[in-house]
Amino acid sequence: MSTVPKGDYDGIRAEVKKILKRPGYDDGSIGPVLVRLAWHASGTYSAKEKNGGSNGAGMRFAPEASDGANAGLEHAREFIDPIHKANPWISYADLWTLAGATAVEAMGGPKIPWKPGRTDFQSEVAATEYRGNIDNRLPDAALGAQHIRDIFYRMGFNDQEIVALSGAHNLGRCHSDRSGFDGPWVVNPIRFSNQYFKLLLTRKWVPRQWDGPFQYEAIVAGTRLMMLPTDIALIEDPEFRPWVEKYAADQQLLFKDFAAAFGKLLELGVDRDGTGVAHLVKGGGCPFAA
Ligand code: CCH
Repeated sequence: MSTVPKGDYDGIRAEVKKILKRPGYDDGSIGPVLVRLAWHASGTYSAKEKNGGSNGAGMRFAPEASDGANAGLEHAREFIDPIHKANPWISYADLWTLAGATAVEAMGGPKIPWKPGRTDFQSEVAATEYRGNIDNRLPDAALGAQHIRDIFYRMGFNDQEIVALSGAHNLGRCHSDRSGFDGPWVVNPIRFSNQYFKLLLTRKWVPRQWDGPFQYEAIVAGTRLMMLPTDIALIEDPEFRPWVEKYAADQQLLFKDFAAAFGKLLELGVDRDGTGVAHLVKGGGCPFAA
C-alpha cells in the first residue's frame, strides 16, 4: 500500500484499483462488496429528518456496524483499511464512498461523480448524538414494491432512479452467511453491464426449493442465478417495469442514469461549507462531534 500526497484523490483511486483483484474471494474481486459498503454507508439518509448518510462513517461503530442489514460489510471495511492506514489524511467517509465509485468504474461501469469533504465521527457517542436513531433504514429484500418506494422515496429518489440504482445487482452475489440469500444475479458478476435487466425480462424466474429464505432462481449457461423478491418487484410493478425495459435495451442510458443516481446517493446528507468541508457539528455546537 502506498502513501499518496494529501488531497490526491486520483492517487487514492489508483490505490483502490490495485487491491480490487483478490483470487479466492467470491468471484475474484472485492469490487462488489466495496460498492455495497458505499451504498449502505449512504442509504441511511432521511430527507425529512435530515440525518443519516455517508458523512461521519458511522458504520465503524455500533449500532450501525451490528445492524443485520450490514452483515458482511466488515470484510469490505477490513479490505479497505490498509489504504487508510497508509493515508490517514483521508476520512473513512470519503474513502468508503470513493472506493465504491472507483470499483464501479474499474469493473467496466460509468465514471461516478464524486466529491471529497466528508468528516468522520470520533466516537460511537458522537455518532449516536449527532445522528439520532437511524435503525432500519435499509431495504428488506423479502418485501415488495411499496417497501422499496418507502425506503428510496425517504432518501429523495424517484421510480426511475430506484430502477437505475438497482442495476448495481449486476455486481456481486448474495451470501448465505450474510443476508441468508444465496448466489449471483448474473453470470459475470464482476463486470458492470445491463445484463441484470436483460435477465429479469428474458428468463423464467421460479421459486428456489431450499431451506433458505424465499428467493427466485433460473439456470443460465449452467450457472444457478438468483433474484430477490425486491428484484422481481421491479418487473411486476407497472411504474418500475418500463424503466427495466429501457435499461435492458440501452446500456448507455443505464450507465448515464446509474452514474447520476449513484453519485446523488453518495452525496446524501453531505453538507459542505464554503471551504468544501462537511462538518459534523449540528448548529455549530455539538461537543461530541469531530
Ligand atoms: Fe443490494 N443486496 N439491495 N443494492 N447489493 C445485496 C448485495 C448487493 C438489496 C438487497 C441486497 C441496492 C439495493 C438493494 C449491491 C448494491 C446495491 C444482498 C446480498 C442483498 C440481500 C448481501 C449478501 O448476502 O452479501 C435490496 C433489498 C435493495 C433495494 O431494495 C443498491 C441501490 C445498490 C447499489 C447502488 C451490491 C454491489 C451487492 C453485492 C455485494 C457482494 O458482496 O457481492
